[in-house]
Amino acid sequence: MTDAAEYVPPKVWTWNKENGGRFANINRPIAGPTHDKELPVGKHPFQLYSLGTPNGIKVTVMFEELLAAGHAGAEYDAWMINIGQGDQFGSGFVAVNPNSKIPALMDRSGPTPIRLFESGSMLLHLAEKFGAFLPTDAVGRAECLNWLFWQMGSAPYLGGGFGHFYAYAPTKIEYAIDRFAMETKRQLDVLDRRLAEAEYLGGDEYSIADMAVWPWYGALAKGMVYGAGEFLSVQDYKNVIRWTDQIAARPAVKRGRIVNTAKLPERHAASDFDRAAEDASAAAQ
Ligand SMILES: N[C@@H](CCC(=O)N[C@@H](CS)C(=O)NCC(=O)O)C(=O)O
Repeated sequence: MTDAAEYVPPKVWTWNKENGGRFANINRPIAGPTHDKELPVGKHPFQLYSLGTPNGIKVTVMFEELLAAGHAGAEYDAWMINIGQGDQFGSGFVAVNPNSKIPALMDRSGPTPIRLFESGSMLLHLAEKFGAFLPTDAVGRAECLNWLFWQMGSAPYLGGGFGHFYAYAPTKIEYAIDRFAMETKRQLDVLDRRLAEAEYLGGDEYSIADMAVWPWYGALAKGMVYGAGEFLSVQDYKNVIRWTDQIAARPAVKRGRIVNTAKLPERHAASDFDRAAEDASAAAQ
């Protein structure tokens, strides 16, 4: 590979499949399916095709919260999409999400199936459908949506920017790490100041804004992503840590965060969590 300092961009960019980056095998400059593959469909009204990454967890936490709040119509089947093996480029998946990224969701509860892509779109769809986790007064609703969309715009700087250059890029580029570490710390400070004045991001109530932000910035504040806790001095963001711990203690969050992970690759019924817990205790003995 050319030294970053010596790199002179050619007149026309061409696709170098061997760029050495961690995700070189799945990154492509073109959209659309690479192979034919139908998606499985289970018995529940919602069919989720996802993986237990921060973006996936947002939606499984929402489903578990809805079910815990008594919305029986929120029953869902969660199928695992292995993005490392290119499942997101199968024809069935691309038909649900033309952007080929998890999570992807089908709402089959009505006469016409509705496809949903982008986790923020799913959270809003579910919140409106069930009348839950989205304040109904104009001020509260606006503040909740402010933070929901803040996450959608901000997290790519954390994941695609900081995380990529700090943890995954084949060479450590000081300029890139500096730029994105600065932005990531600024974002943590934005959250810290908000959480100094309010219990939750939207205000007094736990909402879809917290569900969207927590899997990324909560994990970051606990030093659980990119091994970057010490580098970013995350212990300084005391209000983010208070909020992170508060949300992590919610039973629905504990369930939602293990869906589509090695602990529970697929979820089709509430009893699946008992089985996952039994498996974990058997493995520990
Ligand atoms: N803005 C999207 C981001 C989704 C996303 O980046 N998903 C990643 C996993 S966390 C993915 O599927 N990557 C596979 C790929 O890029 O090919 C959302 O919130 O739904």
